[in-house]
Amino acid sequence: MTATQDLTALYAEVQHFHARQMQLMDRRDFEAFAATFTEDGEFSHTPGQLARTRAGIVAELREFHRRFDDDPVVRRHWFDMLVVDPQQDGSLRATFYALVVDTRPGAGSRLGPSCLVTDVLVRVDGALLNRSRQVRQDRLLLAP
Ligand code: SDN
Repeated sequence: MTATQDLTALYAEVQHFHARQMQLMDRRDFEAFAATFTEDGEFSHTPGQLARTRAGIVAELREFHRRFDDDPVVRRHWFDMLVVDPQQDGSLRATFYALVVDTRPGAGSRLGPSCLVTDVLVRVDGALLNRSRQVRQDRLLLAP
């Protein structure tokens, strides 16, 4: 394989990894979502919040989604503009845009936060896992 074919295959692998991972999140299977992180993985989806370890990620997501207990909503996370940069240590740095779309019964869809996301991905037993994910919300990028 040429270097370009290698990078193309890697790019598709990261996209497929993200697609599987976020379908788990959007159907609120938080255990399976957390299992896409390393055991000691770190996940920040909101400023000032950081969950560590798979168990910590599950607990954080359960707590976060309590706000929807009396507010039925389908949430979908859409990713695009993915850039994959292999690092010297063998990890991958993936940066991309994310848009959250919320749909409530009988209503149109509304845009949630627009975000810039940085993932550090590692390969464990042949499969990609997040070692970390940091989500930065655009509304705060220009905040003084
Ligand atoms: O996993 C993500 C997320 C994410 O989990 C988010 C959550 O709430 C739970 C990947 C890429 C982007 C995101 C964005 C969010 C938004 C965040 C806060 C909110 O919806 O108010």
